[in-house]
Amino acid sequence: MSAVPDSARSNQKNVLGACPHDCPDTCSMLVTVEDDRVVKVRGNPDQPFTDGRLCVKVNQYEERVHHADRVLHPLKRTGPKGSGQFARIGWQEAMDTIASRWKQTIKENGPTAILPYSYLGTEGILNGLNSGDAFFNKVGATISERTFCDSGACTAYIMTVGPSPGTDPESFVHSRYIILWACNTISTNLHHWPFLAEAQKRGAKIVVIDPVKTRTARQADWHIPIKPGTDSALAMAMINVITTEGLIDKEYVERYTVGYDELVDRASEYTPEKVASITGIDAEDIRKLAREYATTRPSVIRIGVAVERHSGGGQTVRALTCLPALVGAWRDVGGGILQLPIWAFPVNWDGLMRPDWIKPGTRVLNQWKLGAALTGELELDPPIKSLFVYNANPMVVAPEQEKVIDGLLREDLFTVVSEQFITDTARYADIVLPATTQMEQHDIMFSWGHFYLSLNQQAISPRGEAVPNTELFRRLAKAMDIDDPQFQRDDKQMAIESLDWSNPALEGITMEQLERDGFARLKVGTPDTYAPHVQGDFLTPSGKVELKASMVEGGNFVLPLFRQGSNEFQDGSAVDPLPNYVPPQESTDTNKALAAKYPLNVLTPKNHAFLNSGYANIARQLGHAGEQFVMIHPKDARARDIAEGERVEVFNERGRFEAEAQVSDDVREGVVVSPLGYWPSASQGARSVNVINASRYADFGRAPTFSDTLVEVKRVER
Ligand SMILES: Nc1nc2c(c(=O)[nH]1)N[C@H]1C(S)=C(S)[C@@H](COP(=O)(O)OP(=O)(O)OC[C@H]3O[C@@H](n4cnc5c(=O)[nH]c(N)nc54)[C@H](O)[C@@H]3O)O[C@H]1N2
Ligand SMILES: Nc1nc2c(c(=O)[nH]1)N[C@H]1C(S)=C(S)[C@@H](COP(=O)(O)OP(=O)(O)OC[C@H]3O[C@@H](n4cnc5c(=O)[nH]c(N)nc54)[C@H](O)[C@@H]3O)O[C@H]1N2
Ligand code: SF4
Ligand SMILES: [Mo]
Repeated sequence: MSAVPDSARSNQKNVLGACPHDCPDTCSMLVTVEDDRVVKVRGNPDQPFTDGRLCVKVNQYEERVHHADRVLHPLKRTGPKGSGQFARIGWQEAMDTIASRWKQTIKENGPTAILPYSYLGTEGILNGLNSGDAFFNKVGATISERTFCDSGACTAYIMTVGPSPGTDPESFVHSRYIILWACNTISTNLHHWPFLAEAQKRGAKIVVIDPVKTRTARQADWHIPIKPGTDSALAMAMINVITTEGLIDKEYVERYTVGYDELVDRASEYTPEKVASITGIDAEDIRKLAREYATTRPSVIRIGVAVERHSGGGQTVRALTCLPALVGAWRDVGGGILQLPIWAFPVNWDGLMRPDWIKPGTRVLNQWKLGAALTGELELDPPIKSLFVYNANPMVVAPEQEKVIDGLLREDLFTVVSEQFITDTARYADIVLPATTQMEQHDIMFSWGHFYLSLNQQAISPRGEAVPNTELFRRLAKAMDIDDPQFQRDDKQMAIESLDWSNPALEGITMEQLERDGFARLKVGTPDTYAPHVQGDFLTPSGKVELKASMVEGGNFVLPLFRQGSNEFQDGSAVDPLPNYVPPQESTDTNKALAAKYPLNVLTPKNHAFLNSGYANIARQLGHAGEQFVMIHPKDARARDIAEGERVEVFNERGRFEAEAQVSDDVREGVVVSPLGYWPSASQGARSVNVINASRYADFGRAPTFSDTLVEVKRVER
């Protein structure tokens, strides 16, 4: 650490930034720059949610920015696919190569033979999820359906209460009963924790519902170790207790809900005794949870994204979103449910994505099916001949890793990857394009964890020849002879055009103010006053909480944010308009045949020190995370003669990965846990957790089913 204060060094300056990561906290950053190098990053003390702190992932972001392994120039493959052997080329050669291959592919197979693949490597509105959509729509490429994260929960939540921003995360200080449902706040939403801790200090009870005693569960007043994938049964039993014991807020229910009688009828099937055997939670505890929740005010539920990751994830969120209305929790500041405050941000998505450019009937492919699509298991006409990856690392985050590897090895597949590092996906590329980090680009950020809009100002020049995604698609448009004003705007102009400034949420907020402060709170009331549904005002077709949903008449749907091009896409498959329990496909209770071979339910949640697969290549965070482990209950370990620290393999019919056994009763018996993020290339056995996961969808919104997977664990014999 330098002993000289910042102000004393004339060649230092501070720039206001915002963390780019796919994390609900979207921290406001102070970036110290010296001689066009980032020397330090800090959390902005003025932004109330960030409150001057970052996290173990980002505290030394300068190490990521200036890392020796950064991709600084375009590269072309010189060795066999996957070998990671590349040679430097110029941007001109890279663009010419891509354009000539694509023009040939379009001539021979049509434009849908090109598959774009992106997720949230950066979350900025300009450079994030949708930054390539306009370009690929113009080309006519296959549309990527991106339902990796929260699509099922969003479908369920919007069916029930509409796109409501929900409870203000900062107003949790006023809550007296807080349920964190499948949410590991201290690892995945760290900056929310001080608000919960403050509430706890003021007397609130914090309940954590999670099969694992996580960092968060340890701080809770009550940890309920539920069996994975059974959450909707528990929620239905809570509804059963609340309605049969007269604990409802009758006036609120009468005025602001529809379908109450039908819900009561449905919930009558879920007695605490019956649900005890489904969930592994005592009937008396179920009653206690329901009674405490219903009779303590304000009460609030915070759902993690993980709540959707099993066959019945959608119906789970349906049941949970019904609860606050039944007990009148929406009446209070600090009461209700928190899903994604993202709905409060008036982003001009269509202006960014240009769905108007999609030709009717253009093929849609879910990213979930990448392995099956590339290997030909899915019979596609035309087949995928070219894959363009940006903001994503499917080799680590997509299921069916064996198929993804086989697909990427295809000699006839022309793969381009835009990246900051040679990830395990980039290793298989024919062309790698260098991408900037947040310090080298300009962007404007929404948040899915609070109500602050942030501006990230460029702090240093791009390293080497790296470009932001915005510039990448400008260059690609030029190479593909696309001449449209869409691709002639600079980033500052794009930032202005990315929001609907006439929306009341932006009242009084200007770009000048954002440049000065780095952030602005949306005009949605204060954390001490915000209670959006005191008088109903739900954004559903009926204007009420739809206990019985009307939006599913056309079947299951995916929101335009996850599948562009149609206003809510409905696939016609039947959806039960009342919440219910959809059993897991892979569990010891519901699939005895499979469980005879693979008796352990594996969870692959987020790593405390990584951001999805990000930072798993950086020494500091890797040191913090340690080796890939699998946590196993002492009884399960004993039955397999596995001791603490032993090398084991975790396997099922889809594949195997290796891990170090961590024997602990922090996990339920019958459940094992191996966090996501490790790269196969750096793993013993050259595979990582997604080798065992299936590409099966959950009930709503084509959500993933990571928590709905059976495996066996055994010692590796060497
Ligand atoms: N440190 C860190 N933070 C992150 C990320 C990261 O990779 N690392 N990723 C970001 C992203 S993209 C997201 S989507 C969020 C996710 O945020 P979370 O949803 O909080 O993250 P997870 O760790 O995947 O899951 C939370 C908890 O759900 C539990 N769980 C799994 N299955 C079930 C189940 O069936 N029922 C119940 N009740 N619990 C279950 C897991 O044991 C885990 O402790 O985190 C974001 N923040
Ligand atoms: N088993 C299991 N699988 C999961 C999950 C799980 O919990 N368990 N979680 C799922 C969820 S919720 C999510 S959100 C997905 C995450 O899926 P991804 O978003 O694909 O995950 P990341 O590992 O963050 O990969 C993003 C990549 O983008 C790169 N990148 C960063 N910034 C930029 C940029 O500006 N430009 C370009 N071109 N590239 C950039 C990063 O270096 C990184 O390699 O994973 C899903 N997969
Ligand atoms: S990863 Fe999340 S917690 Fe860490 S600095 Fe970024 S926004 Fe904040
Ligand atoms: Mo996510």
